[in-house]
Amino acid sequence: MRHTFFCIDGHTAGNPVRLVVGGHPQLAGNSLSDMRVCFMEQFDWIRKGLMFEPRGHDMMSGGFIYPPKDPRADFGVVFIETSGCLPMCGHGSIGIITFGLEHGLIQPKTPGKLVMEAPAGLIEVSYQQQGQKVEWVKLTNVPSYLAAEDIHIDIPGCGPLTVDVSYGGNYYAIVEPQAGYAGLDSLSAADVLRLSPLVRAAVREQFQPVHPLNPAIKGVSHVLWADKPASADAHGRNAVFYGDKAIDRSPCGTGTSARMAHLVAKGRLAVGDTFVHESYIKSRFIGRVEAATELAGHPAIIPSIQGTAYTTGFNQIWIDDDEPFAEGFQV
Ligand code: PYC
Repeated sequence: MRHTFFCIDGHTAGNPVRLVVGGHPQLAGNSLSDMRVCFMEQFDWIRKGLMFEPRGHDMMSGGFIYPPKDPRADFGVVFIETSGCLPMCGHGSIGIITFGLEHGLIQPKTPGKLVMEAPAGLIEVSYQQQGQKVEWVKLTNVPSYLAAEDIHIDIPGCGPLTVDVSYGGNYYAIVEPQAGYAGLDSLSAADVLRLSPLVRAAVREQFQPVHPLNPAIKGVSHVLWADKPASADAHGRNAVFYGDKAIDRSPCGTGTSARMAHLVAKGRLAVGDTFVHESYIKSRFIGRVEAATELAGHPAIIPSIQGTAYTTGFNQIWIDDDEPFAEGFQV
């Protein structure tokens, strides 16, 4: 049997976004969080086929737009990428919203404003559109908080490191410059890919976070190597590692949210501050600490992230059941 998927391909700040606009599976559940779980249990072959080689690559990511379950939302999203189905993805959301608006798949009730139901929660969206082109999208993300501090690990090639874990829609192990990590200029992409799985595994041995309100969100999935900015008008730079082989080309929306929550908890950023975050390839998101809040007793912040996405083409992809790499492969 042949399964056909109609996709809009593009990128947000350099990181790929594949919005699947035809070929959606029907998902059971009363929330986008339940629908994410249903997708992972029953339709993971679609994710693998569309994300891994030969149809995708190590950094491929994307998602599906669904009618929302929460009456306050305008639309819902299930994210897919090589690492699985994330509860929330910032660069993915900016791409999906941009492509959805530019192609009439998302219809705002109030121009410039939307509410998205992500598996991680409701996301307020504002955007600016000139003609067809969406010039920027700003996401007011889920409550983000510092989950653990001062986890001591020992990594071959780095030595002892002290790492914190912060949540911004996914859980991030955050490594700041210290003895053993001299900053991003000291790490090649190959170093990030080699060291990050070791850091993640060592942190996971000591700390397994579970979201205080949604137990379907759990575990340290990403490693954020933090550094000073490369440009005078930015505030920080990162390399974010996820999956088995991916370095985010964008500054990572959930990573930027987690980093802002981390910096606020450390007293190095305050409510109202702007945080321009650069990626490994020096593309940018504008972050802002919108408000202080609390999440089931944890001091938390409401972060926002703003960025721009671009379409690169339409893509009609099929997966034949009897094709040898129907579910893709990784080398
Ligand atoms: O932008 O949140 C993000 C993200 C997660 C993984 C890759 N990008």
